[in-house]
Amino acid sequence: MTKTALITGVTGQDGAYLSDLLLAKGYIVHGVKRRASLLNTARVDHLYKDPHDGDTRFHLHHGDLTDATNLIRLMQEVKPDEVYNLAAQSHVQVSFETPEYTANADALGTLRLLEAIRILNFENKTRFYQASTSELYGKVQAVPQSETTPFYPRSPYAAAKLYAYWICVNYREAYGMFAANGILFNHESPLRGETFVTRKITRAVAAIETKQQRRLYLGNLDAQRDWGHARDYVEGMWRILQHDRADDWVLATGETTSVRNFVDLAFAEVGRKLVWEGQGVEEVGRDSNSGEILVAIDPAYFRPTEVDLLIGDASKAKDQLGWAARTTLKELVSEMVASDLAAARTKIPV
Ligand code: NDP
Ligand code: GDR
Repeated sequence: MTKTALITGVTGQDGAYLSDLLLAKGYIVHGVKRRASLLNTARVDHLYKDPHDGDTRFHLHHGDLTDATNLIRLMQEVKPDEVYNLAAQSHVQVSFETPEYTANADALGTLRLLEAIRILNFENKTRFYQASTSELYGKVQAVPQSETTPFYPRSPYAAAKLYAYWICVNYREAYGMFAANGILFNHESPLRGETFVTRKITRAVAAIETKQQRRLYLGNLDAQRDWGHARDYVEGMWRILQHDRADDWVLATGETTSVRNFVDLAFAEVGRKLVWEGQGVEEVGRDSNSGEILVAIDPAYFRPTEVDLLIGDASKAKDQLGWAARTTLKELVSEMVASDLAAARTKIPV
Protein backbone atom coordinates (compact mmCIF):
# COMPACT_ATOMS: atom_id res chain seq x y z
CA MET A 1 0.00 0.00 0.00
CA THR A 2 1.34 3.47 -0.88
CA LYS A 3 2.38 5.39 2.21
CA THR A 4 1.95 9.12 2.69
CA ALA A 5 4.52 11.23 4.52
CA LEU A 6 4.31 14.80 5.78
CA ILE A 7 7.68 16.54 6.09
CA THR A 8 8.05 19.84 7.93
CA GLY A 9 11.26 21.70 7.00
CA VAL A 10 11.12 20.21 3.51
CA THR A 11 13.10 23.13 2.06
CA GLY A 12 16.06 22.47 4.39
CA GLN A 13 19.07 20.21 3.92
CA ASP A 14 17.52 17.11 5.51
CA GLY A 15 14.08 17.77 4.04
CA ALA A 16 15.56 17.61 0.54
CA TYR A 17 17.48 14.36 1.10
CA LEU A 18 14.54 12.75 2.89
CA SER A 19 12.09 13.71 0.13
CA ASP A 20 14.43 12.11 -2.42
CA LEU A 21 14.62 8.93 -0.37
CA LEU A 22 10.88 8.60 0.31
CA LEU A 23 9.91 9.30 -3.30
CA ALA A 24 12.39 6.62 -4.41
CA LYS A 25 10.63 4.24 -1.99
CA GLY A 26 7.27 4.98 -3.63
CA TYR A 27 5.83 7.32 -0.97
CA ILE A 28 3.53 10.25 -1.62
CA VAL A 29 5.35 13.18 -0.03
CA HIS A 30 3.75 16.36 1.28
CA GLY A 31 6.18 19.07 2.34
CA VAL A 32 5.53 22.16 4.44
CA LYS A 33 7.27 25.33 3.27
CA ARG A 34 7.20 28.85 4.64
CA ARG A 35 6.05 31.75 2.58
CA ALA A 36 9.03 34.00 1.85
CA SER A 37 9.48 37.08 -0.35
CA LEU A 38 12.01 35.14 -2.43
CA LEU A 39 11.54 31.55 -3.60
CA ASN A 40 13.07 29.23 -0.99
CA THR A 41 12.59 25.85 -2.66
CA ALA A 42 15.94 25.54 -4.48
CA ARG A 43 16.85 22.29 -2.67
CA VAL A 44 13.65 20.51 -3.78
CA ASP A 45 12.93 22.15 -7.14
CA HIS A 46 14.18 19.05 -8.98
CA LEU A 47 11.42 17.01 -7.30
CA TYR A 48 8.57 19.36 -8.08
CA LYS A 49 6.33 18.83 -11.09
CA ASP A 50 3.59 21.22 -12.10
CA PRO A 51 0.33 19.40 -11.19
CA HIS A 52 -1.10 20.65 -14.52
CA ASP A 53 1.44 18.44 -16.30
CA GLY A 54 0.11 15.22 -14.81
CA ASP A 55 0.37 13.12 -11.68
CA THR A 56 2.90 14.05 -9.08
CA ARG A 57 3.76 12.35 -5.81
CA PHE A 58 5.46 15.46 -4.39
CA HIS A 59 3.26 18.24 -3.00
CA LEU A 60 4.13 21.51 -1.28
CA HIS A 61 1.93 23.39 1.19
CA HIS A 62 2.42 26.69 2.93
CA GLY A 63 2.72 26.41 6.68
CA ASP A 64 4.60 27.37 9.79
CA LEU A 65 5.35 25.61 13.05
CA THR A 66 4.18 28.70 14.94
CA ASP A 67 0.66 28.41 13.44
CA ALA A 68 -1.36 25.69 15.16
CA THR A 69 -4.55 25.96 13.09
CA ASN A 70 -2.54 25.70 9.90
CA LEU A 71 -0.85 22.53 11.18
CA ILE A 72 -4.15 20.93 12.20
CA ARG A 73 -5.66 21.69 8.80
CA LEU A 74 -2.64 20.31 6.96
CA MET A 75 -2.66 17.15 9.06
CA GLN A 76 -6.39 16.74 8.37
CA GLU A 77 -5.92 17.20 4.62
CA VAL A 78 -2.87 14.96 4.22
CA LYS A 79 -3.78 12.23 6.77
CA PRO A 80 -0.14 11.11 6.87
CA ASP A 81 1.08 7.66 7.82
CA GLU A 82 4.38 9.24 8.85
CA VAL A 83 5.28 12.76 9.99
CA TYR A 84 8.91 13.87 9.94
CA ASN A 85 9.27 17.04 12.01
CA LEU A 86 12.44 18.54 10.57
CA ALA A 87 11.43 22.21 10.69
CA ALA A 88 13.32 24.35 13.17
CA GLN A 89 15.26 27.52 13.73
CA SER A 90 18.29 25.26 13.52
CA HIS A 91 21.23 27.63 14.03
CA VAL A 92 22.74 27.44 17.52
CA GLN A 93 24.39 30.88 17.46
CA VAL A 94 21.28 32.56 16.04
CA SER A 95 19.26 31.07 18.92
CA PHE A 96 21.16 33.34 21.35
CA GLU A 97 19.80 36.31 19.36
CA THR A 98 16.27 34.94 18.86
CA PRO A 99 15.65 32.75 21.93
CA GLU A 100 11.89 33.32 22.15
CA TYR A 101 11.24 32.62 18.48
CA THR A 102 13.49 29.55 18.67
CA ALA A 103 11.48 28.22 21.61
CA ASN A 104 8.20 28.93 19.82
CA ALA A 105 9.18 27.10 16.61
CA ASP A 106 11.43 24.34 17.97
CA ALA A 107 9.73 23.50 21.29
CA LEU A 108 6.07 24.56 20.94
CA GLY A 109 6.07 23.72 17.22
CA THR A 110 6.67 20.08 18.13
CA LEU A 111 3.87 20.18 20.70
CA ARG A 112 1.50 21.69 18.09
CA LEU A 113 2.13 18.82 15.69
CA LEU A 114 1.66 16.17 18.38
CA GLU A 115 -1.57 17.86 19.49
CA ALA A 116 -2.78 18.00 15.86
CA ILE A 117 -2.36 14.22 15.67
CA ARG A 118 -4.26 13.80 18.94
CA ILE A 119 -7.07 16.24 18.10
CA LEU A 120 -7.71 14.36 14.84
CA ASN A 121 -7.58 10.95 16.57
CA PHE A 122 -4.68 9.87 14.37
CA GLU A 123 -2.77 8.33 17.33
CA ASN A 124 -3.12 4.83 15.92
CA LYS A 125 -2.50 5.81 12.32
CA THR A 126 0.32 8.36 12.27
CA ARG A 127 3.95 7.73 13.24
CA PHE A 128 5.94 10.79 14.36
CA TYR A 129 9.68 11.44 13.96
CA GLN A 130 11.24 14.26 15.98
CA ALA A 131 14.54 15.79 14.82
CA SER A 132 16.37 15.71 18.13
CA THR A 133 20.02 16.60 18.36
CA SER A 134 23.40 15.90 19.89
CA GLU A 135 23.26 19.52 21.12
CA LEU A 136 21.12 18.08 23.95
CA TYR A 137 24.36 16.68 25.47
CA GLY A 138 25.89 20.18 25.53
CA LYS A 139 28.34 20.21 28.43
CA VAL A 140 28.95 16.52 27.99
CA GLN A 141 28.52 14.19 30.93
CA ALA A 142 30.16 11.16 29.27
CA VAL A 143 32.28 10.27 26.23
CA PRO A 144 31.05 8.93 23.83
CA GLN A 145 27.39 9.98 24.10
CA SER A 146 24.61 7.38 23.81
CA GLU A 147 20.84 7.22 24.45
CA THR A 148 21.53 6.92 28.21
CA THR A 149 23.92 9.89 28.57
CA PRO A 150 22.32 12.71 30.61
CA PHE A 151 21.49 15.93 28.77
CA TYR A 152 22.96 19.37 29.63
CA PRO A 153 21.82 21.91 26.99
CA ARG A 154 24.09 24.92 26.39
CA SER A 155 22.00 27.21 24.15
CA PRO A 156 18.41 28.44 23.73
CA TYR A 157 18.28 26.11 20.70
CA ALA A 158 19.29 23.08 22.76
CA ALA A 159 16.92 24.03 25.60
CA ALA A 160 14.03 24.27 23.10
CA LYS A 161 14.99 20.91 21.56
CA LEU A 162 15.10 19.43 25.09
CA TYR A 163 11.43 20.33 25.54
CA ALA A 164 10.64 18.83 22.13
CA TYR A 165 12.49 15.61 23.03
CA TRP A 166 10.59 15.15 26.30
CA ILE A 167 7.15 16.11 24.97
CA CYS A 168 7.63 13.42 22.36
CA VAL A 169 8.51 10.85 25.04
CA ASN A 170 5.56 12.05 27.11
CA TYR A 171 3.01 11.72 24.28
CA ARG A 172 4.35 8.22 23.61
CA GLU A 173 3.87 7.22 27.25
CA ALA A 174 0.64 9.15 27.92
CA TYR A 175 -1.31 8.43 24.73
CA GLY A 176 0.48 5.41 23.24
CA MET A 177 1.53 7.43 20.19
CA PHE A 178 4.30 6.18 17.92
CA ALA A 179 6.54 9.19 18.61
CA ALA A 180 10.28 8.60 18.15
CA ASN A 181 13.35 10.79 18.69
CA GLY A 182 16.35 10.60 16.41
CA ILE A 183 19.25 12.12 18.37
CA LEU A 184 21.32 13.00 15.35
CA PHE A 185 24.90 14.19 15.51
CA ASN A 186 26.08 16.83 12.99
CA HIS A 187 25.48 15.86 9.39
CA GLU A 188 26.53 17.88 6.41
CA SER A 189 26.45 17.83 2.60
CA PRO A 190 26.73 20.13 -0.41
CA LEU A 191 23.19 21.24 0.55
CA ARG A 192 24.22 22.35 4.06
CA GLY A 193 23.18 25.90 5.00
CA GLU A 194 25.96 28.36 4.15
CA THR A 195 26.48 29.65 7.72
CA PHE A 196 27.14 26.29 9.40
CA VAL A 197 30.85 25.88 9.89
CA THR A 198 31.56 23.03 7.43
CA ARG A 199 29.83 24.70 4.50
CA LYS A 200 31.29 28.09 5.43
CA ILE A 201 34.73 26.47 5.22
CA THR A 202 34.19 24.57 1.94
CA ARG A 203 32.67 27.64 0.26
CA ALA A 204 35.60 29.75 1.43
CA VAL A 205 38.13 27.23 0.13
CA ALA A 206 36.41 27.38 -3.27
CA ALA A 207 36.21 31.19 -3.23
CA ILE A 208 39.88 31.56 -2.18
CA GLU A 209 40.96 29.07 -4.85
CA THR A 210 39.07 31.02 -7.53
CA LYS A 211 40.40 34.36 -6.19
CA GLN A 212 36.99 35.65 -5.09
CA GLN A 213 37.89 35.83 -1.37
CA ARG A 214 41.17 36.48 0.46
CA ARG A 215 40.60 35.14 3.92
CA LEU A 216 38.23 33.03 6.02
CA TYR A 217 37.23 34.27 9.49
CA LEU A 218 36.13 31.68 12.03
CA GLY A 219 35.36 31.40 15.77
CA ASN A 220 36.34 28.48 18.02
CA LEU A 221 38.74 26.20 16.11
CA ASP A 222 39.03 23.76 19.01
CA ALA A 223 35.37 22.63 19.00
CA GLN A 224 35.11 18.94 18.10
CA ARG A 225 32.19 17.47 16.22
CA ASP A 226 31.08 14.04 14.99
CA TRP A 227 30.40 14.90 11.33
CA GLY A 228 28.54 12.54 8.98
CA HIS A 229 26.74 12.83 5.62
CA ALA A 230 23.06 13.93 5.57
CA ARG A 231 22.22 11.29 2.94
CA ASP A 232 23.12 8.49 5.38
CA TYR A 233 21.22 10.12 8.25
CA VAL A 234 17.86 10.53 6.48
CA GLU A 235 17.95 6.79 5.81
CA GLY A 236 18.31 6.36 9.58
CA MET A 237 15.24 8.59 10.15
CA TRP A 238 13.19 6.35 7.87
CA ARG A 239 14.39 3.19 9.64
CA ILE A 240 13.47 4.72 13.00
CA LEU A 241 9.83 4.99 11.87
CA GLN A 242 9.78 1.46 10.36
CA HIS A 243 10.89 -0.16 13.65
CA ASP A 244 8.27 -2.21 15.49
CA ARG A 245 8.20 0.18 18.46
CA ALA A 246 8.73 3.88 19.04
CA ASP A 247 12.02 4.63 20.77
CA ASP A 248 14.91 7.11 21.00
CA TRP A 249 17.98 6.59 18.83
CA VAL A 250 21.46 8.05 18.44
CA LEU A 251 22.76 8.34 14.86
CA ALA A 252 26.46 9.21 14.64
CA THR A 253 29.72 8.14 13.00
CA GLY A 254 31.62 7.49 16.26
CA GLU A 255 34.52 9.72 15.21
CA THR A 256 35.26 13.29 16.20
CA THR A 257 37.27 16.04 14.49
CA SER A 258 38.16 19.62 15.43
CA VAL A 259 37.08 22.60 13.33
CA ARG A 260 40.80 23.28 12.71
CA ASN A 261 41.27 19.78 11.32
CA PHE A 262 38.20 20.18 9.10
CA VAL A 263 39.82 23.36 7.69
CA ASP A 264 43.03 21.39 6.98
CA LEU A 265 41.09 18.64 5.20
CA ALA A 266 39.17 21.15 3.08
CA PHE A 267 42.29 23.08 1.95
CA ALA A 268 44.04 19.77 1.24
CA GLU A 269 41.34 19.10 -1.38
CA VAL A 270 42.76 21.96 -3.47
CA GLY A 271 46.36 20.96 -2.76
CA ARG A 272 47.05 23.59 -0.11
CA LYS A 273 48.65 23.01 3.27
CA LEU A 274 48.15 25.41 6.19
CA VAL A 275 50.67 26.19 8.91
CA TRP A 276 48.98 27.25 12.16
CA GLU A 277 50.65 29.95 14.29
CA GLY A 278 49.72 31.93 17.40
CA GLN A 279 47.27 31.31 20.22
CA GLY A 280 43.61 32.14 20.96
CA VAL A 281 42.25 35.10 19.01
CA GLU A 282 45.73 35.68 17.49
CA GLU A 283 45.80 32.25 15.82
CA VAL A 284 46.16 32.26 12.04
CA GLY A 285 46.47 29.65 9.30
CA ARG A 286 49.10 30.49 6.65
CA ASP A 287 49.48 28.98 3.22
CA SER A 288 52.66 26.89 3.54
CA ASN A 289 53.84 28.02 0.08
CA SER A 290 52.96 31.71 -0.19
CA GLY A 291 52.93 32.57 3.54
CA GLU A 292 49.61 34.35 3.00
CA ILE A 293 47.17 34.31 5.95
CA LEU A 294 44.14 32.34 4.73
CA VAL A 295 42.36 31.78 8.07
CA ALA A 296 42.01 34.15 11.03
CA ILE A 297 39.83 34.40 14.14
CA ASP A 298 36.89 36.77 14.54
CA PRO A 299 35.64 36.63 18.15
CA ALA A 300 32.16 37.61 16.88
CA TYR A 301 31.77 33.90 16.07
CA PHE A 302 32.45 32.79 19.66
CA ARG A 303 29.30 31.61 21.46
CA PRO A 304 28.28 32.71 24.98
CA THR A 305 28.34 29.03 25.96
CA GLU A 306 30.03 26.46 23.74
CA VAL A 307 29.66 22.72 23.19
CA ASP A 308 33.28 21.54 23.22
CA LEU A 309 33.23 17.88 22.28
CA LEU A 310 30.65 15.63 20.64
CA ILE A 311 31.21 12.01 19.70
CA GLY A 312 28.30 9.61 19.38
CA ASP A 313 27.84 5.94 20.12
CA ALA A 314 25.30 4.64 17.58
CA SER A 315 25.59 0.98 18.53
CA LYS A 316 21.89 0.69 19.44
CA ALA A 317 20.89 1.86 15.93
CA LYS A 318 23.44 -0.50 14.42
CA ASP A 319 22.20 -3.53 16.40
CA GLN A 320 18.45 -2.90 16.20
CA LEU A 321 17.95 -0.87 13.00
CA GLY A 322 20.88 -2.16 10.97
CA TRP A 323 21.94 1.45 10.43
CA ALA A 324 25.50 2.73 10.18
CA ALA A 325 27.05 5.89 8.74
CA ARG A 326 28.65 4.92 5.43
CA THR A 327 30.36 8.08 4.17
CA THR A 328 33.82 8.85 5.59
CA LEU A 329 34.76 12.37 6.62
CA LYS A 330 37.31 12.51 3.77
CA GLU A 331 34.58 11.58 1.24
CA LEU A 332 32.21 14.16 2.74
CA VAL A 333 34.79 16.96 2.58
CA SER A 334 35.74 15.99 -1.00
CA GLU A 335 32.12 16.09 -2.15
CA MET A 336 31.46 19.45 -0.47
CA VAL A 337 34.61 21.15 -1.81
CA ALA A 338 34.04 19.77 -5.32
CA SER A 339 30.47 21.05 -5.33
CA ASP A 340 31.45 24.51 -4.05
CA LEU A 341 34.34 24.73 -6.51
CA ALA A 342 32.04 23.92 -9.43
CA ALA A 343 29.65 26.67 -8.27
CA ALA A 344 32.47 29.19 -7.70
CA ARG A 345 33.89 28.58 -11.18
CA THR A 346 30.59 29.71 -12.70
CA LYS A 347 31.11 33.15 -11.07
CA ILE A 348 33.40 35.83 -12.47
CA PRO A 349 36.53 36.32 -10.29
CA VAL A 350 36.94 39.79 -8.73
P1 NDP B 1 17.92 23.50 7.93
O1 NDP B 1 18.18 24.75 8.69
O2 NDP B 1 18.64 23.24 6.65
O3 NDP B 1 16.34 23.42 7.59
C1 NDP B 1 15.38 23.84 8.53
C2 NDP B 1 14.04 23.82 7.85
O4 NDP B 1 13.05 24.29 8.79
C3 NDP B 1 13.93 24.75 6.63
O5 NDP B 1 13.10 24.12 5.67
C4 NDP B 1 13.24 25.98 7.20
O6 NDP B 1 12.54 26.72 6.23
C5 NDP B 1 12.28 25.30 8.15
N1 NDP B 1 11.74 26.19 9.18
C6 NDP B 1 12.41 27.00 10.02
N2 NDP B 1 11.55 27.62 10.86
C7 NDP B 1 10.32 27.21 10.52
C8 NDP B 1 9.02 27.50 10.98
N3 NDP B 1 8.80 28.36 11.97
N4 NDP B 1 7.95 26.88 10.41
C9 NDP B 1 8.14 26.00 9.38
N5 NDP B 1 9.35 25.69 8.88
C10 NDP B 1 10.43 26.29 9.45
O7 NDP B 1 18.14 22.29 8.95
P2 NDP B 1 18.62 20.77 8.65
O8 NDP B 1 17.93 20.27 7.47
O9 NDP B 1 20.09 20.73 8.77
O10 NDP B 1 18.06 20.04 9.96
C11 NDP B 1 16.75 19.48 9.99
C12 NDP B 1 16.32 19.32 11.45
O11 NDP B 1 17.23 18.48 12.14
C13 NDP B 1 16.27 20.62 12.25
O12 NDP B 1 15.20 20.51 13.15
C14 NDP B 1 17.59 20.64 13.01
O13 NDP B 1 17.46 21.39 14.18
C15 NDP B 1 17.75 19.16 13.29
N6 NDP B 1 19.10 18.66 13.41
C16 NDP B 1 20.02 18.92 12.41
C17 NDP B 1 21.27 18.36 12.46
C18 NDP B 1 22.29 18.62 11.41
O14 NDP B 1 23.48 18.38 11.69
N7 NDP B 1 21.91 19.05 10.22
C19 NDP B 1 21.67 17.49 13.61
C20 NDP B 1 20.61 17.25 14.55
C21 NDP B 1 19.38 17.82 14.45
P3 NDP B 1 13.27 27.85 5.31
O15 NDP B 1 13.94 27.07 4.20
O16 NDP B 1 12.14 28.68 4.88
O17 NDP B 1 14.27 28.55 6.20
P1 GDR C 1 26.43 23.24 15.51
O1 GDR C 1 26.95 23.59 14.04
O2 GDR C 1 26.43 24.42 16.40
O3 GDR C 1 27.21 22.04 15.96
O4 GDR C 1 24.90 22.87 15.22
P2 GDR C 1 27.86 24.77 13.48
O5 GDR C 1 28.39 24.27 12.19
O6 GDR C 1 27.15 26.08 13.50
O7 GDR C 1 29.05 24.86 14.57
C1 GDR C 1 29.93 23.78 14.81
C2 GDR C 1 31.09 24.26 15.67
O8 GDR C 1 31.93 25.13 14.89
C3 GDR C 1 32.27 26.25 15.69
N1 GDR C 1 32.62 27.39 14.81
C4 GDR C 1 31.78 28.03 13.99
N2 GDR C 1 30.47 27.82 13.71
C5 GDR C 1 29.87 28.62 12.78
N3 GDR C 1 28.59 28.40 12.46
N4 GDR C 1 30.54 29.63 12.16
C6 GDR C 1 31.86 29.89 12.43
O9 GDR C 1 32.45 30.81 11.87
C7 GDR C 1 32.51 29.04 13.38
N5 GDR C 1 33.78 28.98 13.86
C8 GDR C 1 33.83 27.97 14.72
C9 GDR C 1 31.03 26.49 16.55
O10 GDR C 1 31.36 27.32 17.67
C10 GDR C 1 30.68 25.05 16.91
O11 GDR C 1 31.41 24.63 18.01
C11 GDR C 1 24.54 22.05 14.12
C12 GDR C 1 23.13 22.47 13.66
O12 GDR C 1 22.84 21.78 12.48
C13 GDR C 1 22.09 22.11 14.72
O13 GDR C 1 20.80 22.34 14.20
C14 GDR C 1 22.24 20.63 15.07
O14 GDR C 1 21.33 20.31 16.10
C15 GDR C 1 23.67 20.34 15.52
O15 GDR C 1 24.56 20.69 14.48
C16 GDR C 1 23.87 18.85 15.84
